[in-house]
Amino acid sequence: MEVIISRLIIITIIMMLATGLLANPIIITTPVFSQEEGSSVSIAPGAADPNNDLSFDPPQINVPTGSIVSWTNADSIQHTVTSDEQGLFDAGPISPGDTFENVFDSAGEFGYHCAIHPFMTGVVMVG
Ligand SMILES: [Cu+2]
Repeated sequence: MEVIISRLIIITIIMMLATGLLANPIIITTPVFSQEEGSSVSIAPGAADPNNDLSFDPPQINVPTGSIVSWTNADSIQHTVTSDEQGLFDAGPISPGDTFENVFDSAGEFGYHCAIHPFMTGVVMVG
């Protein structure tokens, strides 16, 4: 009988530890998701259509200084993310499904476009 009771105590302790380990990641992930919210832009399907107002969706993004902004090409052809001010950033051709990231270390207004389809424009507001 004593053996069974001591085994039950050990099992209970193990289960309490396991529950604690499983619960922790759930608590940690919540702030990470809210931090990254609003820092990604989609290159929309049909982005090469000059009448598409949402080629870069959203066309304007506002982020705090030091943010990483990512562009994911959800279209079926290549596009670039190229700064209007020459040399600031340039993804080169982004293939369908690929992502480009850029860190914005200083405050300001950073316009960009697609070098292949110059009518595709967007802006990153930093600060
Ligand atoms: Cu393009």
